[in-house]
Amino acid sequence: MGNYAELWKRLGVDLKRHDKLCEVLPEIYSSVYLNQEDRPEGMNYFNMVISEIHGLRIEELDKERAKGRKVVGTFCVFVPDEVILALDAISIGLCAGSEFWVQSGETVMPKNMCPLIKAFMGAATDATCPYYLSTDLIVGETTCDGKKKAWEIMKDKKDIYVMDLPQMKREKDILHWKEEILAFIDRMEKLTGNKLTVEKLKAGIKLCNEKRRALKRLNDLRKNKPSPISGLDCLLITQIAFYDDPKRFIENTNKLCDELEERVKSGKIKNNKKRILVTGTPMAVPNWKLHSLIESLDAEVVLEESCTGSRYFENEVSEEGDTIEELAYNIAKRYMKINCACFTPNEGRAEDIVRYSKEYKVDGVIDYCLSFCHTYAVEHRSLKKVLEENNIPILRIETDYSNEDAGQLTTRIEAFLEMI
Ligand code: BJ8
Repeated sequence: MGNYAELWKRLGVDLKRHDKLCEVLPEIYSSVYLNQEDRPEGMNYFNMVISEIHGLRIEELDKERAKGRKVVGTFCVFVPDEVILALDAISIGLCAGSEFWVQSGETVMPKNMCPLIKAFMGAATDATCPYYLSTDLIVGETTCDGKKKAWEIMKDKKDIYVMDLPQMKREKDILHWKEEILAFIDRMEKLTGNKLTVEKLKAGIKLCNEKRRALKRLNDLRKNKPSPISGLDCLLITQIAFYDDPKRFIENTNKLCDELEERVKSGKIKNNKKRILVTGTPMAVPNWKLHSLIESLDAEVVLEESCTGSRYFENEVSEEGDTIEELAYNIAKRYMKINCACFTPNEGRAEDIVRYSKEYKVDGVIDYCLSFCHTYAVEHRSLKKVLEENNIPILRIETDYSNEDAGQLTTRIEAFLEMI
């Protein structure tokens, strides 16, 4: 990574502490990623993005902000990127996947709370995340209780706007979400000083759909047996999708897909690995823990049914409509198909997993739950019942970001792989 100390200093980064953070990442990345055998050439782009995670992209954001563009930070796939892009702002999904931030997070949040929330509150508290410090607005949402209450604390540090997500999926809830999207448009117009038009919103929808299509294309390739790409690499690409420049990301993902199609045609990849679908809570960068444990054994992850997976790229927003109101309804309809455990009931998630298990020729499902995430923990029971009815083996794993339980988890995953 180049020398960005001046830029970080200007953003208010605590340089000493930031150095410590930067020491950890390359080591983890090289042991988890660069040690994989026979990686596609196209992964070089994504290696570069990660190696420059606090460099080039931060510099890009800085240059765009100097021109007057605004940067919006988000923590949930319900925040509609279409609106942010349509108003010529930049959307950044803020990372919350590092153990490094958990301790600082615990100074403002209770200890017995999901590590994802503690990590983003830690990043907000200790001035080591240049992305967080580059944002002009943070958009929160009323999903789980922990996040909902975290915004109340974060608002002392940052300009924050909270979208009120309904907890059910009736037509009146979809209409409520449409109203929330319209209110968000209003807030974004004030932030950017730009006025939204039908054409601009359609362009935002189109770009987001293109990104979804590229990710869907990539994930469809994993249906091949064996998959032409590791689960670790696919997870990384999805994580990068949240903060990279969308056009450049689409181009590089499609380029990689061209290469993977050739790989499949050549028939060169041969293995008999067990095929695992991972479902559950999202894995924010740099949380690669579960995938690296699974893929260190004789198994490959062939899909993530999560917000850092299928929930992010499935279903497009209809581009049909002549008014902002109609397009906002289309956006609301698409987003309300996301099967987050914060909804009640949330039967669509189990239905999706059963369907995916067939499509991706899955041998077993691992239900991944971050510690203290109550909604996903409770939902395991009904999910297990549906999967058992469909003869799909399932293993539940609850863990945090630390490596203390790695040995124990490996043993459990190994036993599961032997059993399926
Ligand atoms: S749409 S999954 S991104 S809320 S893991 S913080 S739920 S206690 S992240 Fe999520 Fe949006 Fe839903 Fe997806 Fe709370 Fe659970 Fe932690 Fe979670």
